[in-house]
Amino acid sequence: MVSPSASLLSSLRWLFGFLFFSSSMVEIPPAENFSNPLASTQFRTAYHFQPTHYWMNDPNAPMYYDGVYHLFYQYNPNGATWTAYMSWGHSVSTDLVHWTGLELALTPSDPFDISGCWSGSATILPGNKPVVLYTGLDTVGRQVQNIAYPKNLSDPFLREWIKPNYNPVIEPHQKINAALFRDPSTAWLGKDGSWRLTVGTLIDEGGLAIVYKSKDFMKWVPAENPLYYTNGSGMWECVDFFPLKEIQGATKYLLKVSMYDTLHDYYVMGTYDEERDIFIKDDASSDDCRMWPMIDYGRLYASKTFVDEAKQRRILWAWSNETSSVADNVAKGWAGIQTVPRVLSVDTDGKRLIQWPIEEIESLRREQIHLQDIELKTGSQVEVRGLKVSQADVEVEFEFQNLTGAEPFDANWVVDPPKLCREKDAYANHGGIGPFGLLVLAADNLEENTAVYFRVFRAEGSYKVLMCADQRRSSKKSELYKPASGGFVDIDVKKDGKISLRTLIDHSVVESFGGGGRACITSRVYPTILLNDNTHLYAFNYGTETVKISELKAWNMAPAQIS
Ligand code: DQQ
Repeated sequence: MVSPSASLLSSLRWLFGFLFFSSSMVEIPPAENFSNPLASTQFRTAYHFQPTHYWMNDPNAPMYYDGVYHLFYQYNPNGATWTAYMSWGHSVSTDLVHWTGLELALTPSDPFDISGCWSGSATILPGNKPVVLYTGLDTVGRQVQNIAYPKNLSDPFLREWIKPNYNPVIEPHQKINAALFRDPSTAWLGKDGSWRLTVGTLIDEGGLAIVYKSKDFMKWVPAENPLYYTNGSGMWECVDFFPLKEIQGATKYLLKVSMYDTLHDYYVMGTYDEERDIFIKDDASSDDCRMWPMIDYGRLYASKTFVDEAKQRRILWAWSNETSSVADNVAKGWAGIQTVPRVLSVDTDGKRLIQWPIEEIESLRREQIHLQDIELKTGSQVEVRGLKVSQADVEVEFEFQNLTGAEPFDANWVVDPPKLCREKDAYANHGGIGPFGLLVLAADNLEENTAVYFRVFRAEGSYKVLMCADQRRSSKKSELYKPASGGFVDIDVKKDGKISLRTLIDHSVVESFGGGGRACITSRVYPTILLNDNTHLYAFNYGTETVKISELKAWNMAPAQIS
């Protein structure tokens, strides 16, 4: 990363101070003002980004500009619930870990966004000029696409944004349902000199991404073909489309769609036909986007990526919604966090997406635990002691001697991994190889715990690795959404002889990366024991075959400074 200049850092420090004293800023109610101050603070994340109070959802227009990272986000400045009348919150950072909150960047103000400023993306135009495109809800509730520019490019924090009066720049045409037309992507420049972007919508129950083209970034016309379309999938939100890697002279692209019907983000890789402006998915992937792998099999939605020019990497931000009730959210005075920014890469064969927490997050690692060569015989449970386990980063590698004890795999199981997690859980249903993994945020008697675990099955000519995060016992409180989440980890377990798991625990979030980031599961949990800070972390193996922890490293995490 280009190291931020001293003047920039001192400006950020100044800004931290300013935030506490300025009366022109949004007032920050102290936690005691919320009707459940204990829940407000105990479940608050220490190093996952969240605003000081109230409701946040999608990440918007993340970008790196002149030494500063910007994160905008869907924000309700009036309460801890979602409203159509959204604004854009704005925070800046020089390291993606510590954040300073600024004034709202966009608020409903003009006929083209008077009913809400919804999600959008940033593009850096030639001459190093940032611009954002976002969805506005206009006077009659139509979803239209608008542009906004920074008022003053010499302000390192780009605090003020101007909405030109030629907005909206894209309006829904006749075939489009004006209530389902949103979330413009970052634009890309074609070889023909025209800009392109894509907007998600729904036609005849099928989700699609429509491409728009422009020579001047003001007048946009729809391309002849959609970038991609899937029958019967429901509305596509927050479509992201970008080149990921050069493989044997060809560019591998990734298409990501947030599916409104399931509230999960799905991706597929393939190539881009620039002449026809269409995406061609790789042959091996299903035609049906509901069968594509998920960015995360847990509580993650509306993800968005940006290119970090400082470190030449692509980073993904994503919203992790609460699983508590609206009443609980109102009582604790806030709702919604961002997952830790993840660096995206692709396996050497170009088939799997790999996600890994940004290395900067490791700067928060403090006291370390290091364990090696621990045999987990059947039914064993080993406590990892000496950590503050509600705010930790845990990396563990599980190794097996052989795979002969693996249970047979039924091919029908591929369609519903969460069901498999429920049926072959970490509690009553002990198998051959697995369940083994971690019990996090666990009470003394295990009455409360979140199980993050694997099971290995023997399939036709290969092995299938199931990864689950079971939240059904995460809290004794009943009025919570407590699913078992799961997906398959695409690794060659026979060749590797081991599986890795990294879990970021941060009060009410458990964010896990299986197989080096080939499958991810984020859970939102609210254990009642957390309120007494009496939590434990265990490694366990309830399979019949012995599993060895070849190495376990875990760190207490310092809190990030997020104002
Ligand atoms: N959230 C925004 C929309 C987007 C949805 C509104 C996805 O622009 O489609 O808050 O969570």
